[in-house]
Amino acid sequence: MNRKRSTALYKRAQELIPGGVNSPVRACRSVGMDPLFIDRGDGCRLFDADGNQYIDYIGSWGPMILGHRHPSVIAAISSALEKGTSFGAPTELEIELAELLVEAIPSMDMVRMVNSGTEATMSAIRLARGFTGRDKIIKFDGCYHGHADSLLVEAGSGVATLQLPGSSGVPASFVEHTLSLPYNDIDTVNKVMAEKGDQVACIIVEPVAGNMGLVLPDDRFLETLRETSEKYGALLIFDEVMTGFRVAFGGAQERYGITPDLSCFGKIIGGGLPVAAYGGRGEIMAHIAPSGTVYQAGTLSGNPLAMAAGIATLKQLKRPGFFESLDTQAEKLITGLASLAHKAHIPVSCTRSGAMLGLFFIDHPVKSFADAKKSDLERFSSYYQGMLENGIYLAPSQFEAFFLSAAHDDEAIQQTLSAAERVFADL
Ligand code: HOZ
Repeated sequence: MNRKRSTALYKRAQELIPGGVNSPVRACRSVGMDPLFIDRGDGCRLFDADGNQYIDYIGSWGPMILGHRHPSVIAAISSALEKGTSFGAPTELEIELAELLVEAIPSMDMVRMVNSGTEATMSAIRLARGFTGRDKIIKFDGCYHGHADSLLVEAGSGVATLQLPGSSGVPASFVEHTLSLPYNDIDTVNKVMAEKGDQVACIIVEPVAGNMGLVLPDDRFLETLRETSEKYGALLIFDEVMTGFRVAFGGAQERYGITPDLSCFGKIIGGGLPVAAYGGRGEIMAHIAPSGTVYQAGTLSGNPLAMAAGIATLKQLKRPGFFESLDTQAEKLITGLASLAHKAHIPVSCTRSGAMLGLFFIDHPVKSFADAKKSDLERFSSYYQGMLENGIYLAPSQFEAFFLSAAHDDEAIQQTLSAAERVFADL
């Protein structure tokens, strides 16, 4: 495949942008590749700067659940654009998106819009601390909640990909209140809560972990978090930046039937533009300024173009049968991949929650970050490179999930499985 133009652009970018990218995983270092520069997207396909075509399973890391350039999203953005790009003042569009969110997520009486998942989780934690008057927070190894200082402890996503325990530049005192526990380990959660529960402001969790590859919650895990947080007066925060409007319309809380106190959303709710949000029970949300004393603000929060894209996207997701047909396609893909790997005698562990998927090169189920780290990373790199060569664009790390959109039709799935068959044969 000719990648001359991508190579030249990468060279130019490296002179100006650290590592040549604006988010570390995109540099593709862990799979020994250089990044592709993307020119355009259409449906489930991406076209790079050299004109090569790929079936896209990153979907901008989750937001593009309708595929690229969905006509209703383009129309909504265009019509908002006619009126101006940003006012820094309230608009009716903000209310409309808030109504859609509150209607979809029963645990959420009120919601505040921000611009990124990092802002949403950071603000939700500040709110939990302000509401409870406590300092400690519990998170889980391999979960990634954005790059706020106190959350870069045993974090997944790019931190895991770069094999870093955390980030330099974070003073020890900033993380002294962060307790990171093994995902799915109910006994440890109960033990730590029994010892320190009265000092814990919140437990924050990815209800389906998507930043150490895709790791599903064990049957009792989320229930235990709900019970123990209630018992000790801590808040339970679901980071649904990835799972929200992805694993079900009402997110993981709908799919797994657990009601958190606060939830964070992002990605899909902006339809490909930068939007995130946090929300929850009214009595808690009332503590946010200007109603209350927990401060949080943003110049571009509630941006009209982003609101319009989010509204258009959520309206499409409400169409009858949307999630059922997405589920069917995702199941075809993951069972197909698992059976092809099996046929080629390659041990894999495949995971799926709705249209969010994972494939680990390992011979046993992955329940935690410690398990995920035992995957064969060299084999993943070869798989990644082979799939790319065959026109399949995957997340360039074993510690990321991959995503399906409504635009992934049977032809795209079949093309992907044929590519996988060829690649597995060579691994
Ligand atoms: N951290 C996100 C993936 N889990 C975003 C990565 C990116 O946009 O490069």
